[in-house]
Amino acid sequence: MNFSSFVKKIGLAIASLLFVVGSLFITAAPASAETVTVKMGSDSGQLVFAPKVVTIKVGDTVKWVNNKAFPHNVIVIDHPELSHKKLAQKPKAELESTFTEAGEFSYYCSPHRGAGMAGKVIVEG
Ligand SMILES: [Cu+2]
Repeated sequence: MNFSSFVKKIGLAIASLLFVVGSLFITAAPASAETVTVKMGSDSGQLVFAPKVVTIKVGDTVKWVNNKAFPHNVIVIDHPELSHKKLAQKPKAELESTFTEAGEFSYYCSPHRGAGMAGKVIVEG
């Protein structure tokens, strides 16, 4: 076997190996991530997150949407990287966080914390 046909064989072997490994990754990938919507302010205008508690899976996203009695924000306790300190001022304004670790994440709205506007995201592994 001369050198160039050897290189071609190795190249083919690597290409097919990469193909096999690549397909393994595709089949091993978890079901596509989902987005769960939480309203900020109930339809009747109460200072609450609705629903108050959501259960999601690792990799899913929570989208908080301005509904009533805004401005609101989302402060996830001990998780500034998941928080949205800046107030959502406009109708239908959206805040989003993707949860990449399992656990329970309590959060509140800072202008309305005193009124009990708080919620929880339960992230299942
Ligand atoms: Cu609020």
